[in-house]
Amino acid sequence: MKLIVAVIQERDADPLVGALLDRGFFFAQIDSTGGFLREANVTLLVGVQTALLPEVLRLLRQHGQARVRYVNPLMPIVEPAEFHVASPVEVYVGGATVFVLSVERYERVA
Ligand code: 2BA
Repeated sequence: MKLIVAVIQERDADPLVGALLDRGFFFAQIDSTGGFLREANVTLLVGVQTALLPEVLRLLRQHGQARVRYVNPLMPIVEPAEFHVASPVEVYVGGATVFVLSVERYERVA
């Protein structure tokens, strides 16, 4: 069994979650925030039998869209005589950041 930890952009979450539910996957959805951009994203924890791992990865690829974001770098401290306009920096945000962990034990305790 595997545990897939997938960080996706918030706007991709609904279609992906719908597709996972349609196919009967069990998962937990956690609202999270990207450490770099400080934007809302979503972290999914999906526990699956190893044989079904490729199907989940396929859904992540299908619904996780890569996008370019522009970020304003922090303005340096400027002397009064200087004038400095910082240009936005292009940041490429991938469709999904995926970690696959081997699960030692899985139980649903009733
Ligand atoms: P953020 O941390 O907000 O990062 C958004 C995008 O900014 C990243 O896209 C990457 O292109 C860029 N970025 C991140 N850290 C950077 C840095 N130190 N210097 C320059 N550019 C940087 P992705 O790589 O597609 O990551 C999307 C989101 O996935 C991340 O949002 C973060 O929440 C999560 N993530 C990415 N790598 C991770 C890792 N190794 N561990 C845990 N979470 C990760």
